[in-house]
Amino acid sequence: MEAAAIYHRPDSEFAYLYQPGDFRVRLRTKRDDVKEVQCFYMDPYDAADSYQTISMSKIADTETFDYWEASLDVAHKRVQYDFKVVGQDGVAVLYGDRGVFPFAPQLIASAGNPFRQPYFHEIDRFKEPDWVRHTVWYQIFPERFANGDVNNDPKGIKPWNSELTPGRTDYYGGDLQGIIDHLDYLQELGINGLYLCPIFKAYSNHKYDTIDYLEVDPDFGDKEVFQKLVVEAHRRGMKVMLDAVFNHMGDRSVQWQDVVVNEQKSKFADWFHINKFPVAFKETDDFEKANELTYDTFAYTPHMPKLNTANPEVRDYLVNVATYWINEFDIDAWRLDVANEVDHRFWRHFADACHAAKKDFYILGEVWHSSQPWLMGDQFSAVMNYAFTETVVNGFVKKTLTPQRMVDGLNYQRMLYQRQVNEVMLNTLDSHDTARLLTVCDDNKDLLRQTVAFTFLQEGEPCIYYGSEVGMDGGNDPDCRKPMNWNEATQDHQLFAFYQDLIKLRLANADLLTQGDLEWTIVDDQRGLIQVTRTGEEKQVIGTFNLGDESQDVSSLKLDENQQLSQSFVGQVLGQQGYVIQVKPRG
Ligand code: ARE
Ligand code: CA
Repeated sequence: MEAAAIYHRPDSEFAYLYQPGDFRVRLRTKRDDVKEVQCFYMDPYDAADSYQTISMSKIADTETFDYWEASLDVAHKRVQYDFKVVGQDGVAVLYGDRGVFPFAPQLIASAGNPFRQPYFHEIDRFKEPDWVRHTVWYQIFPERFANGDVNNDPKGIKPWNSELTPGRTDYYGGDLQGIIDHLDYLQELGINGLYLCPIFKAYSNHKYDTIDYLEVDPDFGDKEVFQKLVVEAHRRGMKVMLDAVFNHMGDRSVQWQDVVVNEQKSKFADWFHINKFPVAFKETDDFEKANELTYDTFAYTPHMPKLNTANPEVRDYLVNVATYWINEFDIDAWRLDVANEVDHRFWRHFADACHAAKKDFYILGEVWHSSQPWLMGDQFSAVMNYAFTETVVNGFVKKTLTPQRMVDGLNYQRMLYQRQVNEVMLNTLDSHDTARLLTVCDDNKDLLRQTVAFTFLQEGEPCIYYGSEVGMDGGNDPDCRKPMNWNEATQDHQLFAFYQDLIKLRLANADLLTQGDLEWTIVDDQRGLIQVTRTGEEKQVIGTFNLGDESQDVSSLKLDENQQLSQSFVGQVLGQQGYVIQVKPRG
C-alpha cells in the first residue's frame, strides 16, 4: 500500500462542519490502493466514554485518487480522531497527526497521534445561504438587454441589432427600465436569480471602469428605477445580484483625477498602487493595453488603476458602498470582479459587513481557478465555477477529455471544497467574458442542449447568459455582447421551451440536485456513455448522456421511453448527443 499517498488535513475541506453537529472527515488515498478506511474518534477530554468508530465510504475517485468521507456523530464540541487504513494488499496502518504507523490497537487515540478538531464554533462554520440552492441564475449585460427608456440613451447609439458584432465602444441604449419591462418574460422562462453586470456610474459601455460607486449610471437610469427593479424582481420571487468592481476604479473618477493633478500631495495618493509619480503610461495600439505604466492596474489597462484595499480609508469607503446597496435597496448578493487579486483581509471585512447587513447574503467571487483560500467560510460563499464548467465543455463539446477524464476532473474539483460550498457554486457555461456556448458548439443546438442538461444536474446552480434561451451566438468579447434578440420571428422558441422545462425540473428537485448523493453510475469511454444518478430522500434524478459519435442501444438500462426531458432517444436507442433525464421514486 502507498502509505505516502494518504492525506488528510484538519480544519479544511478534509475536516469541517457541514451543518451544525454534522462533522465531516475526508481522507485521500492513491486510486484503487486502499480497500477500507475506519475512523476512530472521541472527545479528547472524555476519551473512555466517548470513543466511537465508523467505516468511511468512498465518495469520489479521480485518475490518481480515491476520496473517503464519513459524518461523525460528535455530541461534544471537540473531537480527536485517527484513521485505520487497510490496503488492497492487507497492510494496515494508523494515520494521525504525527503521520503513518504500522497499525496496532493500543496506538488508537494514544496521546500523541490523533488529529484534533479542538472546538466546533458555529461562527467559523461555512454558512451557505440556503436560498441559493433553490435558484437558477440569469446573467444580464445591462447595456445590451433592452432599451426601456430612450430618454437616457447615450449620444450616437446604434440601431438595436442582435446580429452584428458590437464595437468595443458602441452603445445601444440598454437600461434598467428595459430589464423591468422584461421581468415577466424572465418569469415565464422560470429563472429566479438576476445577476447584473455593473450598473454604477462609469465611463465605458461595460461599466467596469467605475467613476462613482454610489450612483446608478445615467445611461441605465437612476436610483428610483433601480429601486423599482429590485421591488418588481422580489415581487416575482427573483433575487438580485450586483457586480462589485473593487479591484480597481476608472481613471475618470474624482479620486484618480486628483492623483493625476496633485501627485504625492493628493489625499488619494495612497488609495492606489502607485510605483512612481507622476502617474503615466505609454499608449500602445491596443487602447486596453499600455506600456511603461507607473502604477498597477487591472491587466495592463491604464484606465483601471488598482485600488489599495489594504488602506483603511479605501476599505471603509468600499465596505460602505457594499452595505449601502444592501441597506438602501435590499439587494441579495454581490458578484466580486477580479476577486482573486484583492487582499484576503479586505474580503473578510467586506464579508462581515455584508452578513451583518443581511444574514443570508450571497457573496460570489469571480475566480477562474481553484479557490479554496476564499471558500473557508470567512470570505466568499462561492465562485463563478469556470474551472468546473470548462471541464464540462472540454468533455461534451471540445472532446479534449474522454468521459472518464471529464468525470475525474469534475470529481477532483468537487473534492477541493466542503460539500456545502459545491452546493452554492454558480455554474455558468458562458458569460460576457467568453464566447457563447452555441458558438463553442459550432451552432450545434443538440450538443448545446446536451451540455446544458448535464450542467443542470450538478450540485451547483446553473446560470443562463442572456439570450442563450433564444439561440443567440457570439464569439469572444465583444461579440458575445450583442444586443438581446427580441425579434419573435428569429427567436428559437423550441430552445426557450427546452430551458423552461429544464428550469422547472431543476427547481422542482432543488434539494435533491444540490444536496442529494451524486454517483457516476456509468462512465464508459468505449461507448461514450455517462450516467449520473442523484439520490434524495424519496426520489432519484438519473441523467444518461451519449457523448460518443454513434447511437447506443441502452435497452439494458431500461430507461423510461416517455421522458419529456430527452433528446434523440427512440426505442431504447440513444443517438449522438442524446440524453434522457428520468425522475423516479427512490429505487
Ligand atoms: C479588454 C478586452 C479583452 C481583454 C481584456 C484584458 O476587451 O479582450 O481580454 O481587456 O486585457 C472589462 C471589460 C472587458 C475589457 C476589460 C479591460 O468587460 O471588455 O476587456 O474590462 O478593459 C481575466 C480576469 C477576470 C476578468 C477577465 C476579463 O481574471 O477577472 O480577465 N474579468 C472581469 C470582468 C470583465 C472586466 C474586468 C474583469 C475588468 O468579468 O468583464 O473586463 O474589470 C482565462 C484566465 C482568466 C481570464 C479569462 C478571461 O480563463 O484564467 O484569469 O480572466 O481567461 O480573459
Ligand atoms: Ca435607454
